[in-house]
Amino acid sequence: MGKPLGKTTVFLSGNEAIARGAYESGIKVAASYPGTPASEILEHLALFDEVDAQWSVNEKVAFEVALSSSIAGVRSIYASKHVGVNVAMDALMTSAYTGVGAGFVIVSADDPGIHSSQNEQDNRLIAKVAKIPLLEPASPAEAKEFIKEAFKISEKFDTPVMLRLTTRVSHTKENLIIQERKNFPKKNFTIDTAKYVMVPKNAYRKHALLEKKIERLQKYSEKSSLNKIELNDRKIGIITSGVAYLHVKEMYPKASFLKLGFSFPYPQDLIKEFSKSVKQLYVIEELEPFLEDELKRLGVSFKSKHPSFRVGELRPEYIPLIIRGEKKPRELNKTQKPVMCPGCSHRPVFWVLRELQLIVTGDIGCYTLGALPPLSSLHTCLCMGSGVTFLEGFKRNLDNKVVGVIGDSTFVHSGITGLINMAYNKTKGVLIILDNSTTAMTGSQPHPATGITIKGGKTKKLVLEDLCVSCGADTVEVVEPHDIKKLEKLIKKRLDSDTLSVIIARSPCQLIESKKSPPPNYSIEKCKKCDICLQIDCPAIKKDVDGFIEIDKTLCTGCNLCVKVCPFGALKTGIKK
Ligand SMILES: Cc1ncc(C[n+]2csc(CCOP(=O)(O)OP(=O)(O)O)c2C)c(N)n1
Repeated sequence: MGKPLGKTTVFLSGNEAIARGAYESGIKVAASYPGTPASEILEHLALFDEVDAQWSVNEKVAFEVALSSSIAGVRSIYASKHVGVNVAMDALMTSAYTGVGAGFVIVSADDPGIHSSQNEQDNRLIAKVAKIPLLEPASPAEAKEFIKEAFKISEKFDTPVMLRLTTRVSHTKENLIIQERKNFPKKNFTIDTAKYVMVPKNAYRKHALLEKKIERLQKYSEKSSLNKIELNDRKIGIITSGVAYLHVKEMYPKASFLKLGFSFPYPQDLIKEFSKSVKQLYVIEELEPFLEDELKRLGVSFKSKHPSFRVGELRPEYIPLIIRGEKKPRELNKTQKPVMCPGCSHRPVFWVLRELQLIVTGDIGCYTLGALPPLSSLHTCLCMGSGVTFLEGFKRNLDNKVVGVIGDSTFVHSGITGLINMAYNKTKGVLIILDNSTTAMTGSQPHPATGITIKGGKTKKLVLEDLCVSCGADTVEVVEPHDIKKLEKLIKKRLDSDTLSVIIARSPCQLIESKKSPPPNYSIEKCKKCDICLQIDCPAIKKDVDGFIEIDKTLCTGCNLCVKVCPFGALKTGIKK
């Protein structure tokens, strides 16, 4: 470890701690695609001059850039949210066979409780399927130290290592001591086709070697200092990992613990040893029965949690229920309805789609909120890119009028191939790219079509119009979405034509380019209380006790969508004073 910076203590989140720990570990390359709860890892790594950090086009690209950098001889890191790892999975599975060069760490930030994701998968299972070691820090301080250990394991065993965080670890803050960066000489890349060319003959051999490697890693995990037995009251013994440890410790401070920090390959002997030293054994883990299944395989008897606890975030107050073998209580629904910002450029598009009563295949981004009432105009959302591919499936099999929508960042991430597929397979249809010139949902990160890099520098700008033409679109038109009449006319025209059409609805996100105009003027005399202005779902418009409306002037951006939809002229464009 480096020389302490005079015991400098800083207050860091888990994600910042990961960035700091990776920096101190001497990494040279970091690649990612944004996604909650992981985004801040790269944003903080990009602040270090010594780190070549990049937002990649998608997670598969990020993974391969980081892995190949490690093979080229420098320590590197890949970070993403849990579902991002799915996109990188093709590369990940085989990277366990090839191994690495210099240390290579995969950070997977999982989202138990689905605060901001499309599913709740537990990526500990992915480490097991891929046969790579898994480390699970419980706190930011551990995250910073574990990542150093992850690089050591990666180099010692020639393997990618997964460091798995969860939202609570990523976003909790803690005081930490930071240290100097330790630089490592670049490793030499030597041509080694048996290691890096995964044709069947080499891969077959590598698979056998991987099985041996996992056995050696298993022995290593038995001795790892990241796994700790804390013997207190022997009546209750708890095996746990990650943030669950902190929750159980809070509720049962006197119990005995086996806290697993190096949780795969499982330290089987340690588990057996601990089980023998306590009277009643429990496993407390969030989401999947990842540790439980191993205990069952080992024939260790313990009390398992009710299956209802496989769903959702583990809360401290649930732990006594788990110990008593009870079911999870019904959770309160998320009470606050998320809503598009005032002035959001997606709102007019969904207003028009609602007016046209179309079936809309959707995708992931701020615009997914178009699914919620009263707009209710987005009807599918599976994963990134599916707004385009579902358009194709629906167009080929439904008689209804269908359009697809996808955000600009999502289109670049995984929509392009779907559009090429439509052109190639002669599928006609209308795709609307909701281009707000940023990745708004995850914190306004730049992407190739913005022409800006993660470090804020200018770069080659991807021109979506040219790209769509090259993908095979018959027509590509750019429209300002706030001009709802023009947008409606264009969508209708393209729906009636037998072509593959792309409409780029382009207007910058209010969060990156706030355009404030005066709020509209409202006439009570002209208002018929028809509530149509409320149907655009703008947070700046509320109904008062008498059924008239009120405009919150602090929220209103003066986008005038409400003026355009009011059929009685009760709302008029505000005049600049
Ligand atoms: C595989 C995967 N990677 C990342 C994410 C996180 N994420 C969801 S949508 C999105 C992009 C949003 O940007 P854009 O498509 O431009 O829409 P906007 O939010 O700006 O409206 C990201 C990064 C995810 N859900 N799945």
